[in-house]
Amino acid sequence: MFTKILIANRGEIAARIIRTCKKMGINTVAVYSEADEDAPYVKQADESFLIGKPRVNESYLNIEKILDTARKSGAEAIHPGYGLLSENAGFARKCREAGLTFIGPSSDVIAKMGDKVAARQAMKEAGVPIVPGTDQALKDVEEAKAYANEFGYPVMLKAAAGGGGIGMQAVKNDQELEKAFEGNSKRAASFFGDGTMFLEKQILNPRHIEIQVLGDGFGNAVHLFERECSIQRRHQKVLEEAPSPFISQKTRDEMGNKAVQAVKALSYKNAGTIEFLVDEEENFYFLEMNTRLQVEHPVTEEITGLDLVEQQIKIADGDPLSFTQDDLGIKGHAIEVRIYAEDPERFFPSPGNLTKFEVPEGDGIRNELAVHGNSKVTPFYDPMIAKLVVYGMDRHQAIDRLSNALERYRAEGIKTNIPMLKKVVNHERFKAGDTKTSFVEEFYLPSLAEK
Ligand code: MV4
Repeated sequence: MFTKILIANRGEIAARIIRTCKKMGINTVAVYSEADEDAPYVKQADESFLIGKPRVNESYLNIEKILDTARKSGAEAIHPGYGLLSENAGFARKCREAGLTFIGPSSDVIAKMGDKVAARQAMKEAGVPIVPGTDQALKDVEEAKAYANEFGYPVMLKAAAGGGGIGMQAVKNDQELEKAFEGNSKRAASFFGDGTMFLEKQILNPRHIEIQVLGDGFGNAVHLFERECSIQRRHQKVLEEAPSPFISQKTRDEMGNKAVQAVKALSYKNAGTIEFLVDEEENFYFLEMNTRLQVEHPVTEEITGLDLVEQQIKIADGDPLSFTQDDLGIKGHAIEVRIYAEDPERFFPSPGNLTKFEVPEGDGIRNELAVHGNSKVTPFYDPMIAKLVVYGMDRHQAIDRLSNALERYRAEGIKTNIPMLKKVVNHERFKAGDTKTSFVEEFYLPSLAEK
């Protein structure tokens, strides 16, 4: 087993990874920017190195600096967390070329899943259902129109290098498609350096349900059931839960089996997530694969009893999975909410000084923290300052505990989304399991006008 791991990340996920390393007896190396000198994770690590200025290009995305720090500290492996360099195929390759273990899949798999057209092709070959759409990059708007008429409007125009909604647009007819094509292609080109576009038939009123998977590179693969992540705002997840309150056991089994098929076809070696869109009839379609640990991984840990970071480290060290699908089951219900330093009405980041920060403790409550009582929330990074995860015997108990924990949450000096989270969690439609992707627009935003 590794004796020392460098964590190429910051915030709550760096703290989360350090915790598992401590449990496993592995020493940890943190890297931090000038803006994070005071962050809790910097003190929690056994060693910490300042790697540059606040802006990510001068710190957390500086590959050479991070590799140098790994060499200097004697780390044998790098855990990339999520975001930042976690799905950067070049970084994974450079780690390996430098003789370091990248705790993640091969750079080839990262690159393939990063290209949404190639990912669709790979899933199709693996027998995983994909949304009807184009198998190739679109040459021009004329070709796009021809395909749209073949599949039938409405269609989604998407960027091959995309994800997260950038360069994506729903269009209802030829005219809208003509207007949308150039602009989205240009946006994708400037944002991702690649303006390649493709088309999918639009799935109406979809839910976003994803399957957590593990593959060990020896042909063993399991799924750890689903997470329901439908409650989002502008492609930013707000609340995630497991299991989904929507799908039947039959759909759960089918989705899990298809996800395992994908992992085996890719010879995938790491924890990963297969995202699906699920329509109102429970038809499901592959959307994207994430080749990293996800923000919302704790809800899966809570219902399965597994430590996903530990599994990632063991797999990266060359261990085969120590259990099979039959050993796994769902126990209870877990919900995570993301605490953002942002205006709850306008969804703008709200940096500043946290003057008071007190989190609830108790049965079934788990806090993942990026900040402490006296933290300065800077404008340089994602405004997520913490995650609140609750567990209950069933969904009803989990919601009760979450509602109660949110009442006891204290974050002062900056604006947070806690008022919004309270409204969502206490809403009758949420309690009834009505977790469509339109939830925030349909139920939360109108409630602001009632005040
Ligand atoms: C879709 C879709 C409907 N049909 N694709 C949003 C983020 C990006 N990763 C994919 N997204 C969508 N793709 C087809 N063919 C609807 C969305 C979508 C969405 C998906 C999941 C959760 C929230 C969403 C909000 C708006 C649009």
